[in-house]
Amino acid sequence: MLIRKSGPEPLSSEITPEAVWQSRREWMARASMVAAAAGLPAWASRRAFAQGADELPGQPSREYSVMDKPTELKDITSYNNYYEFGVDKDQPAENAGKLQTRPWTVSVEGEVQHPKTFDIDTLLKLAPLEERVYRLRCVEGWSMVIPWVGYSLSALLKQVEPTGNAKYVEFTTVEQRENMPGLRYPVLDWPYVEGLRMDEAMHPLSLLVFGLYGKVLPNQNGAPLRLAVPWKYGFKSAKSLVRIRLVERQPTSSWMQAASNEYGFYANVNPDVPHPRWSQASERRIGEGGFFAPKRKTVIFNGYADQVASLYQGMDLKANY
Ligand SMILES: Nc1nc2c(c(=O)[nH]1)N[C@H]1C(S)=C(S)[C@@H](COP(=O)(O)O)O[C@H]1N2
Ligand SMILES: [Mo]
Repeated sequence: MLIRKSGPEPLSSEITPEAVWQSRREWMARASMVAAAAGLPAWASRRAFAQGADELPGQPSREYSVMDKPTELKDITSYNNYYEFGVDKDQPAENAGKLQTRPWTVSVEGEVQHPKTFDIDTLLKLAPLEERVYRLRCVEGWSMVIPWVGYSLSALLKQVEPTGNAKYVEFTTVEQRENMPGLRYPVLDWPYVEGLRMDEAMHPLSLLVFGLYGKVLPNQNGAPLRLAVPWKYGFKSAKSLVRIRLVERQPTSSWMQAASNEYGFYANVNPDVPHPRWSQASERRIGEGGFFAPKRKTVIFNGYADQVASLYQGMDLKANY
C-alpha cells in the first residue's frame, strides 16, 4: 500500500501513472503516451521503483476497451476479494505482501498435443501486451473499471494445441500455506478452482492479465498472472494461476462446490437472474460517492452482449446461471 507522507514532499510525487492516465481523454493521446513511456526520464523510473511496482505498459486496445472512467488505483488495490488472504475487503492488501511470485510456473496440460510448463517470464513474452479497460462486476453488487495489461488467453491455449476432446478449461490457483492466512479456514475447498467452456476461453475478450495501470499486478489483484473474463461475475476471474487444464467434462468450480444453488458454472452477469441473497438488477460503482451515490443498472453480460451473446444462443440463461 502507498503511504501518504506529510511534509515537504512535492506534489509531483502524487502524479502517479494513474493520474497521468486519467488526464488523457483521447485514445490517440493514450497511444502516444505508451510510445513515450519507452523514454521515461530517470526520475520516473526511480519513482516507479520506490512505489514497488515495475512498469508494464501495454498497447492500448480500442477494440476491447470500454470508455467508462477507470476506477482509482487506490480503490482497485485496497478493496479486494482474495479469500486466501482473508474474507474482508481490506485483508488482501494487508496480507498479500507475503505472496511469493518468483519463481513461478504455470502448467498447461490435459487434452492438448503439447503439454508444457511455462515460466512466468516466458509467459510475459508469449504475445504482445495490450492495455484493455474492462468492467469488473462482483456478484456482491459492486463494480469497478480496470485498465488491465495482458493478452488474450487464446494465444496461450493455441500454443499447446487443444485436442478434439478439449471441451472445457479448468483453472487452478496457487496455494501457499505459509503465506496465505485464509487457507486455514474452510471457507472454500482450496485451492481456488474455476472453469470456462472452451469457446468462452478462446473468446478474444478472455484476458490473461499481468498488470494494471501500466504496472506489474499488485499481489492483492492476483500477481503474477490472473484471468479477466469481463462478461461474467468477478469470481470467474481467478487470481494467481498455477495450472490450466483442458478437459472433456465441465469442471466443478470452488464456488459451485461451496454452494451450487448460489453459484453456477456460467455466472454470466445477468440483471434478470437474482442470486438468492443479492438482487443483480443494480450495482454500486466503487469510487462513485460511496454508499449514498445512486446505483447503476446492471446490464446483461456486463455490457458485452454484442461480443458474447452468440455464445449462449438457444441456452436457458436462468437454468444455466
Ligand atoms: N484465487 C482467487 N481468485 C479470485 C478470488 C479469490 O478469492 N481467490 N476472488 C474473486 C472475486 S469474488 C472477485 S470479485 C475478483 C476480484 O478481483 P480484484 O480484487 O482484482 O478486483 O477476483 C476473483 N478471483
Ligand atoms: Mo466477487
